[in-house]
Amino acid sequence: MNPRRKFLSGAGAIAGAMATASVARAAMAALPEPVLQTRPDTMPPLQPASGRPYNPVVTLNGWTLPWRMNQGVKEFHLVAEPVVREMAPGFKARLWGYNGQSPGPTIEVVEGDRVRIFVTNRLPEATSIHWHGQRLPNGMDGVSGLTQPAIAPGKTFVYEFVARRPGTFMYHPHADEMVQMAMGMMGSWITHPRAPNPLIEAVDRDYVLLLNAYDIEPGSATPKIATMLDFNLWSWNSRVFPGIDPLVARQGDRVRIRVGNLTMTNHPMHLHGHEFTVTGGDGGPRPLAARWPEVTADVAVGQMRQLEFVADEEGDWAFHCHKSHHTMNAMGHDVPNMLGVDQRDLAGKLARLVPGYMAMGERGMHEMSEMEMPLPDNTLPMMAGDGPFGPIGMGGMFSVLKVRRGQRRGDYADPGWFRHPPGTQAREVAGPPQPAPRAPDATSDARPARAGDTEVRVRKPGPHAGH
Ligand SMILES: [Cu+2]
Repeated sequence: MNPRRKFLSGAGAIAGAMATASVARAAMAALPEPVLQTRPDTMPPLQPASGRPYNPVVTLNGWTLPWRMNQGVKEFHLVAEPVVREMAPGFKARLWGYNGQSPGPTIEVVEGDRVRIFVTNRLPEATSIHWHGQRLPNGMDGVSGLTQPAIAPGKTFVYEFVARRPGTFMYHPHADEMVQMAMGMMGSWITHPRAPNPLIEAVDRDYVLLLNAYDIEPGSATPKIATMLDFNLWSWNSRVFPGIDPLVARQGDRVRIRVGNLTMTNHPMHLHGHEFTVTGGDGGPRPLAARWPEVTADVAVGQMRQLEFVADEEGDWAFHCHKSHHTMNAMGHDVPNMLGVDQRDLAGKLARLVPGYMAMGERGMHEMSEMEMPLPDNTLPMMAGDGPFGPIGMGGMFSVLKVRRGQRRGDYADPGWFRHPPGTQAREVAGPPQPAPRAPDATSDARPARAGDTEVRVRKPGPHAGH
Protein backbone atom coordinates (compact mmCIF):
# COMPACT_ATOMS: atom_id res chain seq x y z
CA MET A 1 0.00 0.00 0.00
CA ASN A 2 1.19 3.47 -0.83
CA PRO A 3 2.52 4.86 2.47
CA ARG A 4 1.10 8.30 1.75
CA ARG A 5 -2.38 6.83 1.29
CA LYS A 6 -1.84 4.92 4.47
CA PHE A 7 -0.87 8.14 6.20
CA LEU A 8 -3.84 10.04 4.85
CA SER A 9 -6.28 7.24 5.54
CA GLY A 10 -4.83 7.04 9.05
CA ALA A 11 -5.39 10.75 9.60
CA GLY A 12 -8.82 10.46 8.01
CA ALA A 13 -9.70 7.51 10.20
CA ILE A 14 -8.82 9.54 13.24
CA ALA A 15 -10.81 12.56 12.08
CA GLY A 16 -13.67 10.17 11.37
CA ALA A 17 -13.43 8.66 14.82
CA MET A 18 -13.59 12.11 16.35
CA ALA A 19 -16.57 13.11 14.24
CA THR A 20 -18.58 10.01 15.05
CA ALA A 21 -20.36 10.34 18.34
CA SER A 22 -21.44 6.73 18.29
CA VAL A 23 -17.94 5.27 18.75
CA ALA A 24 -18.17 2.66 21.45
CA ARG A 25 -16.58 3.47 24.76
CA ALA A 26 -14.78 0.13 24.70
CA ALA A 27 -13.20 1.01 21.37
CA MET A 28 -12.08 4.38 22.71
CA ALA A 29 -10.49 2.69 25.67
CA ALA A 30 -8.27 0.67 23.33
CA LEU A 31 -4.93 1.97 22.18
CA PRO A 32 -5.14 4.46 19.33
CA GLU A 33 -4.14 2.74 16.12
CA PRO A 34 -0.53 3.77 15.40
CA VAL A 35 -0.16 5.95 12.31
CA LEU A 36 2.91 5.22 10.20
CA GLN A 37 4.78 7.26 7.64
CA THR A 38 7.72 5.95 5.65
CA ARG A 39 8.12 8.58 2.92
CA PRO A 40 11.01 10.99 3.49
CA ASP A 41 9.16 13.94 1.95
CA THR A 42 8.25 17.09 3.84
CA MET A 43 4.58 16.55 4.59
CA PRO A 44 2.17 19.51 4.53
CA PRO A 45 1.30 21.07 7.90
CA LEU A 46 -1.28 19.00 9.79
CA GLN A 47 -4.21 21.36 10.35
CA PRO A 48 -5.80 20.55 13.70
CA ALA A 49 -9.19 18.89 13.19
CA SER A 50 -9.98 18.82 16.90
CA GLY A 51 -8.94 20.54 20.10
CA ARG A 52 -7.82 24.15 20.43
CA PRO A 53 -6.83 25.88 17.18
CA TYR A 54 -3.18 26.62 16.41
CA ASN A 55 -0.93 27.43 13.48
CA PRO A 56 0.87 24.15 12.66
CA VAL A 57 4.59 23.69 11.98
CA VAL A 58 6.24 22.03 9.00
CA THR A 59 8.77 19.33 9.88
CA LEU A 60 11.54 19.38 7.31
CA ASN A 61 11.49 15.97 5.57
CA GLY A 62 9.11 14.81 8.24
CA TRP A 63 5.55 14.92 9.50
CA THR A 64 3.28 15.55 12.49
CA LEU A 65 1.63 12.69 14.37
CA PRO A 66 -2.19 12.75 14.23
CA TRP A 67 -4.02 12.28 17.52
CA ARG A 68 -7.45 11.29 18.68
CA MET A 69 -9.50 13.12 21.27
CA ASN A 70 -10.67 10.92 24.09
CA GLN A 71 -12.90 12.79 26.53
CA GLY A 72 -10.88 15.95 26.27
CA VAL A 73 -7.48 14.22 26.29
CA LYS A 74 -5.22 14.25 23.21
CA GLU A 75 -4.06 10.68 22.67
CA PHE A 76 -0.99 9.79 20.64
CA HIS A 77 0.61 6.43 19.96
CA LEU A 78 4.35 6.23 19.39
CA VAL A 79 5.90 2.94 18.31
CA ALA A 80 9.66 2.58 18.85
CA GLU A 81 10.96 0.30 16.09
CA PRO A 82 13.74 -0.39 13.57
CA VAL A 83 13.24 1.69 10.41
CA VAL A 84 14.87 2.20 7.03
CA ARG A 85 15.52 5.89 6.41
CA GLU A 86 16.48 7.22 3.02
CA MET A 87 19.02 9.85 4.10
CA ALA A 88 19.34 11.13 0.51
CA PRO A 89 18.40 9.62 -2.84
CA GLY A 90 20.80 6.70 -3.36
CA PHE A 91 21.52 6.10 0.30
CA LYS A 92 19.39 4.27 2.83
CA ALA A 93 20.34 3.74 6.47
CA ARG A 94 19.08 1.11 8.87
CA LEU A 95 18.11 3.15 11.92
CA TRP A 96 15.84 3.00 14.92
CA GLY A 97 12.98 5.48 15.12
CA TYR A 98 9.29 5.87 15.73
CA ASN A 99 6.23 5.10 13.56
CA GLY A 100 8.21 4.21 10.44
CA GLN A 101 10.80 6.97 10.49
CA SER A 102 13.82 8.52 12.12
CA PRO A 103 13.31 11.02 13.58
CA GLY A 104 9.89 10.17 14.90
CA PRO A 105 6.89 12.32 14.03
CA THR A 106 6.58 15.81 15.48
CA ILE A 107 4.05 16.10 18.28
CA GLU A 108 2.05 19.34 18.29
CA VAL A 109 -0.14 20.35 21.19
CA VAL A 110 -1.49 23.55 22.71
CA GLU A 111 -0.54 25.04 26.06
CA GLY A 112 -2.93 23.63 28.63
CA ASP A 113 -3.72 20.46 26.66
CA ARG A 114 -3.93 17.22 28.62
CA VAL A 115 -1.83 14.78 26.63
CA ARG A 116 -1.72 10.98 26.82
CA ILE A 117 1.04 9.23 24.88
CA PHE A 118 1.13 5.48 24.47
CA VAL A 119 4.62 4.16 23.75
CA THR A 120 4.98 0.65 22.33
CA ASN A 121 8.44 -0.86 22.23
CA ARG A 122 9.21 -2.96 19.14
CA LEU A 123 12.96 -2.70 19.60
CA PRO A 124 15.12 -5.65 20.64
CA GLU A 125 16.00 -3.87 23.90
CA ALA A 126 14.32 -1.80 26.59
CA THR A 127 13.61 1.88 26.01
CA SER A 128 11.78 4.88 27.50
CA ILE A 129 10.89 8.39 26.34
CA HIS A 130 12.04 11.54 28.03
CA TRP A 131 9.98 14.65 27.21
CA HIS A 132 12.86 17.13 27.02
CA GLY A 133 12.04 20.56 28.43
CA GLN A 134 8.55 19.84 29.73
CA ARG A 135 7.10 20.73 33.11
CA LEU A 136 5.47 17.49 34.21
CA PRO A 137 5.02 15.18 37.18
CA ASN A 138 8.36 13.58 38.01
CA GLY A 139 7.09 10.09 37.28
CA MET A 140 6.32 11.11 33.67
CA ASP A 141 9.87 12.31 32.96
CA GLY A 142 10.90 9.09 31.26
CA VAL A 143 14.28 8.38 32.84
CA SER A 144 14.46 4.60 33.00
CA GLY A 145 15.61 3.32 36.36
CA LEU A 146 15.14 6.75 37.97
CA THR A 147 11.49 7.65 37.39
CA GLN A 148 10.10 4.43 35.86
CA PRO A 149 11.12 0.90 34.95
CA ALA A 150 12.38 0.70 31.36
CA ILE A 151 9.81 -0.36 28.75
CA ALA A 152 10.72 -3.96 27.90
CA PRO A 153 10.53 -5.18 24.28
CA GLY A 154 6.91 -5.87 23.34
CA LYS A 155 5.46 -3.74 26.16
CA THR A 156 3.43 -0.53 25.99
CA PHE A 157 3.66 2.25 28.58
CA VAL A 158 1.48 5.32 28.83
CA TYR A 159 2.61 8.82 29.75
CA GLU A 160 0.11 11.51 30.71
CA PHE A 161 0.61 15.15 31.61
CA VAL A 162 -0.57 18.68 30.87
CA ALA A 163 1.53 20.67 28.39
CA ARG A 164 2.06 23.49 30.82
CA ARG A 165 4.18 25.98 28.92
CA PRO A 166 4.50 26.92 25.25
CA GLY A 167 7.78 26.29 23.50
CA THR A 168 9.98 24.19 21.27
CA PHE A 169 10.85 20.82 22.77
CA MET A 170 11.99 17.36 21.78
CA TYR A 171 11.68 13.76 22.88
CA HIS A 172 14.24 10.95 23.01
CA PRO A 173 14.97 7.77 24.97
CA HIS A 174 16.51 7.85 28.42
CA ALA A 175 17.56 4.19 28.23
CA ASP A 176 20.77 3.03 26.58
CA GLU A 177 20.90 6.56 25.23
CA MET A 178 24.29 6.34 23.55
CA VAL A 179 23.07 3.49 21.35
CA GLN A 180 19.50 4.62 20.85
CA MET A 181 20.33 8.20 19.90
CA ALA A 182 23.22 7.06 17.66
CA MET A 183 20.58 4.92 15.93
CA GLY A 184 18.25 7.90 15.36
CA MET A 185 15.66 7.81 18.13
CA MET A 186 14.35 11.32 18.64
CA GLY A 187 11.54 13.63 17.64
CA SER A 188 10.32 17.21 17.96
CA TRP A 189 7.58 18.48 20.23
CA ILE A 190 5.89 21.86 19.78
CA THR A 191 3.59 23.34 22.41
CA HIS A 192 1.72 26.23 20.76
CA PRO A 193 0.51 29.16 22.89
CA ARG A 194 -3.14 28.94 23.86
CA ALA A 195 -3.73 32.70 23.60
CA PRO A 196 -1.81 35.57 22.02
CA ASN A 197 1.47 35.87 23.90
CA PRO A 198 3.50 39.10 23.74
CA LEU A 199 6.71 37.07 23.46
CA ILE A 200 5.49 34.67 20.76
CA GLU A 201 4.92 36.21 17.34
CA ALA A 202 2.51 34.74 14.85
CA VAL A 203 4.50 33.58 11.83
CA ASP A 204 3.62 32.69 8.26
CA ARG A 205 5.98 29.70 8.05
CA ASP A 206 7.11 27.65 11.02
CA TYR A 207 9.78 25.02 10.28
CA VAL A 208 11.27 22.51 12.70
CA LEU A 209 14.31 20.27 12.39
CA LEU A 210 16.58 18.24 14.64
CA LEU A 211 20.34 18.14 14.13
CA ASN A 212 21.60 14.57 14.28
CA ALA A 213 24.74 12.69 13.27
CA TYR A 214 25.65 9.17 12.21
CA ASP A 215 28.78 7.18 11.60
CA ILE A 216 28.06 4.83 8.71
CA GLU A 217 30.94 3.26 6.82
CA PRO A 218 30.75 3.83 3.06
CA GLY A 219 29.07 0.80 1.54
CA SER A 220 27.19 -0.14 4.73
CA ALA A 221 23.85 0.93 6.16
CA THR A 222 24.04 0.57 9.94
CA PRO A 223 25.50 3.30 12.16
CA LYS A 224 28.46 2.54 14.37
CA ILE A 225 27.06 3.19 17.81
CA ALA A 226 30.27 3.69 19.81
CA THR A 227 31.48 6.70 17.82
CA MET A 228 31.90 9.66 20.14
CA LEU A 229 32.98 12.57 17.93
CA ASP A 230 34.13 11.50 14.49
CA PHE A 231 30.77 11.06 12.80
CA ASN A 232 30.74 11.07 9.00
CA LEU A 233 27.11 12.01 8.31
CA TRP A 234 25.82 15.31 9.69
CA SER A 235 22.12 15.43 9.16
CA TRP A 236 18.90 17.35 9.69
CA ASN A 237 16.05 15.07 10.58
CA SER A 238 18.22 12.14 9.44
CA ARG A 239 18.59 13.62 5.94
CA VAL A 240 21.75 15.02 4.34
CA PHE A 241 22.09 17.48 1.48
CA PRO A 242 21.13 17.14 -1.35
CA GLY A 243 18.42 15.09 0.35
CA ILE A 244 17.18 17.98 2.53
CA ASP A 245 14.20 19.86 1.13
CA PRO A 246 14.46 23.63 0.66
CA LEU A 247 12.81 25.97 3.14
CA VAL A 248 10.35 27.92 1.02
CA ALA A 249 8.94 31.37 1.82
CA ARG A 250 6.87 34.03 0.12
CA GLN A 251 8.69 37.35 0.09
CA GLY A 252 7.71 39.27 3.22
CA ASP A 253 6.73 36.18 5.20
CA ARG A 254 7.72 36.04 8.84
CA VAL A 255 9.57 32.74 9.20
CA ARG A 256 10.49 30.74 12.28
CA ILE A 257 12.99 27.89 12.11
CA ARG A 258 13.10 25.74 15.24
CA VAL A 259 16.37 23.84 15.55
CA GLY A 260 17.23 21.22 18.16
CA ASN A 261 20.60 19.57 18.64
CA LEU A 262 20.89 15.91 19.63
CA THR A 263 24.40 15.35 18.28
CA MET A 264 27.64 15.22 20.26
CA THR A 265 28.88 18.68 19.26
CA ASN A 266 27.59 22.22 18.73
CA HIS A 267 26.38 23.56 15.39
CA PRO A 268 26.61 27.24 14.44
CA MET A 269 23.57 27.67 12.20
CA HIS A 270 24.17 30.30 9.55
CA LEU A 271 21.65 32.00 7.28
CA HIS A 272 22.62 34.00 4.20
CA GLY A 273 21.02 37.26 3.14
CA HIS A 274 18.98 37.99 6.29
CA GLU A 275 19.40 38.70 9.97
CA PHE A 276 17.41 36.61 12.38
CA THR A 277 16.59 36.85 16.07
CA VAL A 278 16.73 33.99 18.53
CA THR A 279 13.27 34.31 20.06
CA GLY A 280 13.41 31.37 22.42
CA GLY A 281 13.88 27.68 22.71
CA ASP A 282 13.36 24.76 25.03
CA GLY A 283 13.52 27.15 28.00
CA GLY A 284 10.58 29.12 26.57
CA PRO A 285 10.27 32.52 24.88
CA ARG A 286 13.13 34.95 25.40
CA PRO A 287 12.51 38.37 26.97
CA LEU A 288 12.63 41.09 24.29
CA ALA A 289 15.67 42.67 25.96
CA ALA A 290 17.63 39.45 25.37
CA ARG A 291 17.10 39.43 21.60
CA TRP A 292 19.44 40.89 19.02
CA PRO A 293 20.14 40.41 15.32
CA GLU A 294 22.41 37.55 14.28
CA VAL A 295 23.34 35.74 11.10
CA THR A 296 24.81 32.76 12.94
CA ALA A 297 23.50 31.17 16.13
CA ASP A 298 25.24 28.36 17.90
CA VAL A 299 22.94 25.55 18.92
CA ALA A 300 24.69 23.67 21.69
CA VAL A 301 24.19 20.00 22.45
CA GLY A 302 20.81 19.39 24.03
CA GLN A 303 19.49 22.85 23.12
CA MET A 304 16.64 24.03 20.97
CA ARG A 305 16.62 27.49 19.39
CA GLN A 306 14.02 29.42 17.42
CA LEU A 307 15.48 31.57 14.64
CA GLU A 308 13.02 34.19 13.36
CA PHE A 309 13.20 36.69 10.53
CA VAL A 310 11.25 38.37 7.78
CA ALA A 311 12.13 36.74 4.46
CA ASP A 312 12.30 40.03 2.59
CA GLU A 313 15.14 39.32 0.15
CA GLU A 314 14.25 37.29 -2.91
CA GLY A 315 16.67 34.56 -3.90
CA ASP A 316 18.17 31.17 -3.09
CA TRP A 317 19.90 31.69 0.24
CA ALA A 318 22.16 29.04 1.74
CA PHE A 319 21.24 27.94 5.26
CA HIS A 320 23.78 25.63 6.86
CA CYS A 321 25.94 24.66 9.78
CA HIS A 322 29.07 26.80 9.62
CA LYS A 323 31.45 23.98 10.56
CA SER A 324 32.80 23.18 7.12
CA HIS A 325 33.22 19.48 7.88
CA HIS A 326 29.52 19.32 8.70
CA THR A 327 28.52 20.29 5.16
CA MET A 328 30.09 17.20 3.63
CA ASN A 329 28.96 13.62 3.36
CA ALA A 330 30.83 10.45 4.29
CA MET A 331 34.57 10.95 4.00
CA GLY A 332 37.75 9.92 5.73
CA HIS A 333 39.35 12.85 7.56
CA ASP A 334 42.79 11.32 7.75
CA VAL A 335 44.06 12.96 4.55
CA PRO A 336 47.19 15.10 4.09
CA ASN A 337 47.15 18.60 2.62
CA MET A 338 48.16 18.10 -1.02
CA LEU A 339 47.79 21.75 -2.11
CA GLY A 340 50.56 22.57 -4.59
CA VAL A 341 52.13 19.11 -4.44
CA ASP A 342 53.08 17.67 -7.81
CA GLN A 343 51.76 14.12 -7.69
CA ARG A 344 52.33 13.17 -11.34
CA ASP A 345 55.25 10.92 -10.53
CA LEU A 346 53.62 9.46 -7.44
CA ALA A 347 50.27 8.73 -9.08
CA GLY A 348 51.87 6.47 -11.69
CA LYS A 349 53.75 4.49 -9.04
CA LEU A 350 50.72 4.16 -6.77
CA ALA A 351 48.44 3.12 -9.63
CA ARG A 352 50.67 0.08 -10.10
CA LEU A 353 50.05 -0.88 -6.45
CA VAL A 354 46.46 0.36 -6.08
CA PRO A 355 44.46 -0.10 -9.29
CA GLY A 356 42.28 2.91 -9.99
CA TYR A 357 44.26 5.21 -7.65
CA MET A 358 43.54 8.87 -8.36
CA ALA A 359 45.86 11.63 -7.25
CA MET A 360 43.85 14.57 -5.96
CA GLY A 361 43.96 17.63 -3.80
CA GLU A 362 46.76 19.36 -5.68
CA ARG A 363 44.52 22.30 -6.55
CA GLY A 364 42.16 21.99 -3.63
CA MET A 365 39.28 19.56 -3.36
CA HIS A 366 36.62 21.28 -5.45
CA GLU A 367 37.28 18.71 -8.18
CA MET A 368 35.80 16.16 -5.78
CA SER A 369 32.40 17.71 -6.43
CA GLU A 370 32.66 17.06 -10.18
CA MET A 371 34.54 13.79 -10.15
CA GLU A 372 32.82 10.57 -11.10
CA MET A 373 34.68 8.46 -8.57
CA PRO A 374 33.67 4.84 -8.19
CA LEU A 375 31.80 4.53 -4.89
CA PRO A 376 30.65 1.49 -2.98
CA ASP A 377 26.93 0.73 -3.23
CA ASN A 378 24.67 2.73 -0.89
CA THR A 379 27.24 5.52 -0.52
CA LEU A 380 26.87 9.23 -1.20
CA PRO A 381 29.52 11.40 -2.78
CA MET A 382 31.27 13.58 -0.23
CA MET A 383 30.24 16.87 -1.86
CA ALA A 384 27.19 16.86 -4.04
CA GLY A 385 24.15 18.77 -5.16
CA ASP A 386 23.82 20.33 -8.58
CA GLY A 387 22.85 23.98 -8.77
CA PRO A 388 21.88 26.07 -11.80
CA PHE A 389 25.51 27.17 -12.27
CA GLY A 390 27.37 23.93 -11.56
CA PRO A 391 28.00 21.61 -8.66
CA ILE A 392 27.15 23.11 -5.27
CA GLY A 393 29.80 20.93 -3.66
CA MET A 394 27.98 20.53 -0.36
CA GLY A 395 26.58 17.73 1.70
CA GLY A 396 25.43 17.19 5.26
CA MET A 397 23.87 20.07 7.17
CA PHE A 398 23.02 22.32 4.24
CA SER A 399 19.83 23.49 2.60
CA VAL A 400 18.47 26.50 0.74
CA LEU A 401 16.00 29.15 1.87
CA LYS A 402 14.02 29.96 -1.29
CA VAL A 403 12.32 33.36 -1.07
CA ARG A 404 9.99 34.22 -3.93
CA ARG A 405 7.66 37.12 -4.59
CA GLY A 406 5.27 34.85 -6.48
CA GLN A 407 5.09 32.03 -3.94
CA ARG A 408 1.51 31.61 -2.79
CA ARG A 409 0.64 31.83 0.90
CA GLY A 410 0.96 28.46 2.52
CA ASP A 411 2.49 26.90 -0.61
CA TYR A 412 5.53 24.78 0.27
CA ALA A 413 6.24 23.51 -3.26
CA ASP A 414 9.82 23.97 -4.46
CA PRO A 415 9.73 26.98 -6.82
CA GLY A 416 12.90 25.86 -8.66
CA TRP A 417 16.09 27.90 -8.91
CA PHE A 418 16.06 31.68 -8.56
CA ARG A 419 16.30 33.73 -11.77
CA HIS A 420 18.53 36.66 -10.96
CA PRO A 421 17.37 39.99 -12.37
CA PRO A 422 19.79 41.28 -15.06
CA GLY A 423 22.85 42.98 -13.59
CA THR A 424 22.46 41.49 -10.09
CA GLN A 425 24.78 38.51 -10.39
CA ALA A 426 28.55 38.12 -10.07
CA ARG A 427 30.05 37.66 -13.52
CA GLU A 428 33.34 37.18 -15.30
CA VAL A 429 35.15 40.35 -16.26
CA ALA A 430 35.12 40.74 -20.03
CA GLY A 431 38.07 41.75 -22.20
CA PRO A 432 41.68 40.64 -22.51
CA PRO A 433 43.19 39.01 -19.41
CA GLN A 434 44.85 41.47 -17.05
CA PRO A 435 47.94 40.61 -15.05
CA ALA A 436 46.66 39.74 -11.61
CA PRO A 437 48.15 42.09 -9.00
CA ARG A 438 50.06 40.14 -6.38
CA ALA A 439 51.79 40.69 -3.09
CA PRO A 440 55.62 40.64 -3.06
CA ASP A 441 56.90 37.06 -2.99
CA ALA A 442 56.91 36.17 0.68
CA THR A 443 59.95 33.93 0.26
CA SER A 444 62.20 36.57 -1.39
CA ASP A 445 62.52 38.91 1.61
CA ALA A 446 63.32 36.12 4.03
CA ARG A 447 66.66 35.84 5.73
CA PRO A 448 69.46 34.36 3.61
CA ALA A 449 69.50 30.57 3.49
CA ARG A 450 71.62 28.83 6.08
CA ALA A 451 73.11 25.39 6.10
CA GLY A 452 70.54 22.94 7.45
CA ASP A 453 67.56 24.72 5.90
CA THR A 454 65.38 22.44 3.85
CA GLU A 455 64.24 23.65 0.49
CA VAL A 456 60.73 22.66 -0.47
CA ARG A 457 59.81 23.01 -4.11
CA VAL A 458 56.19 23.50 -4.90
CA ARG A 459 54.73 23.74 -8.34
CA LYS A 460 52.15 26.54 -8.40
CA PRO A 461 48.89 25.53 -10.02
CA GLY A 462 48.47 26.92 -13.51
CA PRO A 463 45.47 26.78 -15.80
CA HIS A 464 46.60 23.51 -17.40
CA ALA A 465 48.58 22.00 -14.56
CA GLY A 466 48.30 18.40 -13.55
CA HIS A 467 47.11 16.72 -16.76
CU1 LIG B 1 27.65 21.44 12.55
